[in-house]
Amino acid sequence: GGGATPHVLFIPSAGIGHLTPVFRVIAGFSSQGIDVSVVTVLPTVSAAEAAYFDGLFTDYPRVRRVDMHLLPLDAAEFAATEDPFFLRWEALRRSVHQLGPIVAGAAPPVTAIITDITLTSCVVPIARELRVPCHVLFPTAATMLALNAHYPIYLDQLGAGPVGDVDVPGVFRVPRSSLPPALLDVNKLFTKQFVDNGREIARADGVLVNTFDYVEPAPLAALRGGKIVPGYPPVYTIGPLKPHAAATRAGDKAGTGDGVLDEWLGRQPARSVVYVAFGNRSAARLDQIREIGAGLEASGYPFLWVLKTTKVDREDAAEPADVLGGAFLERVRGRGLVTKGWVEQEALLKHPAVGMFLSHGGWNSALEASSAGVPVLVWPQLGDHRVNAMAAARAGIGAWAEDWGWDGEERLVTGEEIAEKVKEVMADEKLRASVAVAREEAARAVAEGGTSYRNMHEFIAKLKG
Ligand code: BUP
Repeated sequence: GGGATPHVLFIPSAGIGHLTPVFRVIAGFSSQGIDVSVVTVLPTVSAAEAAYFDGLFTDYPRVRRVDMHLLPLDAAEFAATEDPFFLRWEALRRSVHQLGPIVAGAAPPVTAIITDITLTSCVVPIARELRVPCHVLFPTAATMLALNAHYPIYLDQLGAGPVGDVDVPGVFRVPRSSLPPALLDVNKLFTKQFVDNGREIARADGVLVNTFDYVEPAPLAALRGGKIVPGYPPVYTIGPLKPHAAATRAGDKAGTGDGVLDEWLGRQPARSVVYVAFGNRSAARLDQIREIGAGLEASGYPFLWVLKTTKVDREDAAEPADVLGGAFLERVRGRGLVTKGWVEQEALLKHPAVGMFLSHGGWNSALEASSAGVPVLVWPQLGDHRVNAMAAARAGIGAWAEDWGWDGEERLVTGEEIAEKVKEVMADEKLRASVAVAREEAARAVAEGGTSYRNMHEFIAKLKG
């Protein structure tokens, strides 16, 4: 305490959507001279995460890397869990007891811990034992945080019955069909983690959320007012978080940092391009991918499409020509750009040629679109995406394709349906206007005196004791 320089130990989890907000906070802290150490577990699940870690330590050389060894999981115990990210979270959860010696050996002494939500129930008790304040970084929407806070209570009240619609007090009813699918089964690994974390977060010293008050007033009021969990810790909304160095550099050049993309975007009329990307964890089936192609072609708009055929990017060897056919690529040549691998999305969304974003509904993506004033058509794929879609639609930053297929469903959305919906969103002036307002509000939130600005300052003041 006493105004000394804080030394913050970050414990990130796995998945680009989880690393993004954590790294952005780390970058911001390090730039302000706050001492930062990052618990790092290599190798990562995806190649994108590995590049992300490399970039962080290259761009912010003062950030300390603290390697942590991952304890292996018993394969038989987890045979029923297929998702490699859920498995990594569990392995991390079972490895974080090593924090004791890490914190004990740290110089200067660790003055605060910030953990990703997925590790909360394991990290908070350790931090308490070590007598180090512990905050949680929640990487998705406050609406989802509200569901996370309420879900353990919901299950306690439910007893042994089947999971139904979930009424989050003061927020809204989440229909059973919009819950993260794993939550329907209380025996699923994800559900156990979610419930344990949801309970333990109440004992953390605070929660940081990458959102801003304007887009999610109801869940924030409910959480802060103790309507969901009495005595819930302070919720610091600090978004939309600014991109860190690599993306900022690309942004300075008023482009994406990718010559081919920039050259192509530069040739497209203002607000004409449909940008299509489903994040780092979602991959459509091949028949669905071909319908997306047909839909984009039939929409008549130029499109920039980041193609992804496997959940884990390291395994994605498919070439656009193999997946979509040479004839398709020939027909859309010049009008459609199909790319693979990493794109600087935040910079790309800010390009004046981009007219809308067909997205999976990852919350980072939704917020980046709102900051850029680009309307989102949310096609939820898995996990929290439907809850995020509800939040985005409520906030007036996106439209939600509600009856389109998702995780585990067989439904094939046809090219005609996709073309229709894309045209509808491109022509939706009301949505464009409400997104423009959200963009102003996003800028206001992070500008001096804004809600997120003040929360960040209050939080840093707390770190400094
Ligand atoms: Br892929 C990719 N470029 O090529 P979400 C992602 N990103 O800048 P997630 C890129 O990563 P789930 C790429 O801008 C955003 O900040 C993107 O986070 C950036 O979803 C972040 O949108 C992705 O929250 O999937 O993690 O891909 O929500 O399913 O965990």
